Amino acid sequence: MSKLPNSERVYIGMGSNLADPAEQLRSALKALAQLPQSHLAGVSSFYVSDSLLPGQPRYTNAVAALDTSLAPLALLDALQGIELGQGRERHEHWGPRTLDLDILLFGERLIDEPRLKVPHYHMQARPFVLYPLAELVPGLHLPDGRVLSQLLDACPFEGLERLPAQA
Ligand code: PH2
Ligand code: MG
Ligand code: MG
Repeated sequence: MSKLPNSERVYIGMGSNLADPAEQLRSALKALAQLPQSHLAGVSSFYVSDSLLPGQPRYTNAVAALDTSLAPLALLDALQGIELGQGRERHEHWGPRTLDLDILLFGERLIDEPRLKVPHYHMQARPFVLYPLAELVPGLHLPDGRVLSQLLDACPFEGLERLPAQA
């Protein structure tokens, strides 16, 4: 049984392509583990891939599973606080970043608010999101009816490099 009453399972896409990306992800995981009303339930392997935008350093990505009773916008605020705490600066859309934390899925919710759309809008096309997510929950059904295994079939693993398990 969960220690957290009324918690929901949230999947968080993590990415970094500046300032020792793997270390950025490890720091972010420590910060996630300390969030109030939350329990860090799991993390995928780390994966390295080229940036979707040419000319940027390669990204390291992972997906974390968080059980939380925070409301979605409270969690978003907390994640943006972690990004800022790790030196995130917003200059250009899709610019290189020390840390990106995206809410991919929030329980069974469909969220369409100006600050937050869930499921995350591009996740179906991003191997660096889908493959780590599938490590955590291979048989996932999305709340909008899509099935992860079908998204994977349409999204080649090509270009992803899975790093050995973290100590
Ligand atoms: N994030 C972007 C743009 N391009 N490429 C990879 N490989 N991984 C990312 O997380 C990523 C990206 C903007 O969100
Ligand atoms: Mg992102
Ligand atoms: Mg983001």
